[in-house]
Amino acid sequence: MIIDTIPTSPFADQRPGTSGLRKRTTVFQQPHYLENFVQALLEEAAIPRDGALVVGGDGRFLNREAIATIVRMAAANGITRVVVGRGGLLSTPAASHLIRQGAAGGIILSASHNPGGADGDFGIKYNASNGGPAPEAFTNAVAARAAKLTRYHIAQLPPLDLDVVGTQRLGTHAGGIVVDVVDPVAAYADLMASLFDFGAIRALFASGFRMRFDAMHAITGPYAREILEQRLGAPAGTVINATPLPDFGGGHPDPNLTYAHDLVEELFGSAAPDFGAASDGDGDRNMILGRHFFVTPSDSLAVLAANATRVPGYARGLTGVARSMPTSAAVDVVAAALGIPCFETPTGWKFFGTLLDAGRITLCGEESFGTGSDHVREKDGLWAVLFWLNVIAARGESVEAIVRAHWAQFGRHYYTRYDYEGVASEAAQGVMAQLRAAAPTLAGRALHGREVASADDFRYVDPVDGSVSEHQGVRVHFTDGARIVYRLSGTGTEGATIRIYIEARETDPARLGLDTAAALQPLVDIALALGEIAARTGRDAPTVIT
Ligand code: VG1
Ligand code: CO
Repeated sequence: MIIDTIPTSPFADQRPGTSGLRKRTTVFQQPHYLENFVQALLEEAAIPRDGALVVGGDGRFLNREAIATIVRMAAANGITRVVVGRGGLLSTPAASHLIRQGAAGGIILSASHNPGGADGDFGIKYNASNGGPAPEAFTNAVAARAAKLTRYHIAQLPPLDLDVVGTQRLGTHAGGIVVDVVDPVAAYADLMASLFDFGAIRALFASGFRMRFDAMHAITGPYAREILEQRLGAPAGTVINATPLPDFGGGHPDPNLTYAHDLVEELFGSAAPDFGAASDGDGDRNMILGRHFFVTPSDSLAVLAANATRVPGYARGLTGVARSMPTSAAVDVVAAALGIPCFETPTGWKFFGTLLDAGRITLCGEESFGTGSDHVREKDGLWAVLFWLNVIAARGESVEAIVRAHWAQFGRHYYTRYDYEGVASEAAQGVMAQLRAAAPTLAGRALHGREVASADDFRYVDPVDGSVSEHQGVRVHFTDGARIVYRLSGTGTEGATIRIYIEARETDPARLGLDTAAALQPLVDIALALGEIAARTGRDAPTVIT
């Protein structure tokens, strides 16, 4: 095997954000850009010679080319075995599962919910042997290496056939690399069958229950077809937009009320099915809809926690739960009722890893349409959909009835998120700096008649390994249980995105059925005024409301 050592000039901008390194596709197409990052990553990961590396992506533009490069670089850096999904495809949760089946780590190619294509975004992320996103200490070290690197190693190998399942040996036996091209769906589908009552869900579909799943032209199409239509007997056509396309059909593969509008229209229309769901670019997000009913992701986590023992994989109960800081406290109320611990972590799935590994939590989730459990170390879109189907089958009730009963029992957390995308970086930094400075002065003050109980810039100390993460968002708690949170996105590629998260708790039975926007308007007014949003950004409305 011939290994070329290529000189590279270091890149100072290869610092991963909330979930991996995400840049415009054109940035990744610069000469040596991808290679520079991969070299830094492989050096930092230090995969042992007998350890396998899992590689796969969500199928977006550049996926195949990047995989070919990564395999050649893996070989040059002493890795002897790579496991790749057929066609270069692996959803993020399926990649996590494959890694956990015995690999040393994995590289996932995705910019998740960001649009793809030549004018879209591309991304790359490393997951460790536990199957979870590498922690901040690792990604910081990779960024530091990438900023100093002067050369990378790449092997000359015969071409890899990504479309045939089986084992290929590339290069001479002694110095070459073994590539296992695997069915991207099978092991994942088996894992789902081991957790959920497929018999009960099959009976539900057989009874005429109607569902629509929108794969948004992204990675979950093949998974949803196999699991919902093949294994569970849902009628053909239940899954729509099921073929992963390099540009996601020109869409924005983010399952929310704005970007999954076709599905939303169908579920709120006159011939609406019983259940609707969607997932994102890389398959780790989920949106849950009932007939004429939207389930907030924060409520979804709470409902799943409250109903977990109805599902075979969780029948023994939960050891604990966790939510990201901006996620509503709906799950906290359930945890208190169950007598189990509830942890509050910074935004991003990597912060759940230590708690899951230590067995201190079973379920966790984020307000950003992410829900998951200890079955893998990523959030998992289809898993959440199957969990809901299992709960619906077990309870014999509609989505709306289940959620309304939940509110009646635990109270309701009205919740909304305002996103201001593409704001000038200095303006966004200014918003946060002003809030950070104001936070220590807010406790005890009345804002529009609501009293502030406490305000701070969230600092997280990991309860398992003691690592500290500062500046994770400004939170303002009110004495009536309401809360406003401000933070900047760490996944965007153009300018800055300000996110404002707003929630209010309601336990009065007469006030559980209000319109969310109306219920939260007074808090929205406080949030915009306190953040000086209009004055500092020039925006009179957010770009996305969820
Ligand atoms: C967003 C979400 C966060 C999520 C992250 C990755 O991050 O808010 O909850 O973990 O995306 O999701 P940010 O920094 O933009 O707020 V995914 O599906 O894009 O991997
Ligand atoms: Co995603």
